[in-house]
Amino acid sequence: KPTATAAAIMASPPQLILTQDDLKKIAAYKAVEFVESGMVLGLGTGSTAKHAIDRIGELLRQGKLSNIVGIPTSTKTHEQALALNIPLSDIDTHPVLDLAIDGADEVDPDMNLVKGRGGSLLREKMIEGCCKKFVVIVDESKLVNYIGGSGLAMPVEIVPFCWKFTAQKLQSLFEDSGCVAKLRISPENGKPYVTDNGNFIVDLYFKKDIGDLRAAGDAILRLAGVVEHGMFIDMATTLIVAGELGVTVRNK
Ligand code: ABF
Repeated sequence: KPTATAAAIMASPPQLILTQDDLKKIAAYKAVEFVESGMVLGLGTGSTAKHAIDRIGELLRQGKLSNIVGIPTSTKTHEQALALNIPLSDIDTHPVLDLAIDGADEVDPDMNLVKGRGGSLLREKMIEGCCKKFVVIVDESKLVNYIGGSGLAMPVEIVPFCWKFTAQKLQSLFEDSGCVAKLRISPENGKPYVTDNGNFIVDLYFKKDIGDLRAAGDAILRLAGVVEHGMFIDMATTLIVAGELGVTVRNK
């Protein structure tokens, strides 16, 4: 398993084969270059964001950053940041954040995102919606031609009460796109996956492009029983993509 630092990976000869995790680390370290002392930071969730948080912790420890306040987007990130001694707060106390760094499951050509396959979409959307700058970090496998284009899930957080009813309503909403709605099951205990907020997740799989994302998002949110969906429309301000040929930074 490669253990190289992101700097070493970036300086390495092109014939070195990079793993997907190496690419995630490269994107994450690049994003941390935007972090300055004194910032209030949204701390993302997932295996890519984890590298960014580790790096922020390292820079704080080395005294290269100071006076940072982190706002974690999940209990898992909260635990990671606590272990790294990153000072933490919340959006009740800091309703405006300077910067957030987080991964994504899909990114379309307009920098719209699918998030939440890791399960933390609601807190991510609440926190990342408060940021002056939202930097999304991905390896190139996350780029899609349209939302849903990877054939993987678009997650929707719903209340547990009569979840089947809500799942069926969601599926019928996107009948024309060949939607299949599945309740997410936790691989750890075989029971419904429960979010940090005590809710369930229904994963929507589309066979075709769902078209107007805002209209789709609004229709989902109009269903009683839905808490939030995993489409982050027009929220990312900067996209960092790491691929075999290098890292690119794109601003909106
Ligand atoms: C989170 O991390 C999620 O919203 C998204 O599901 C995920 C991306 O995970 P990874 O970086 O592990 O691919 O922010």
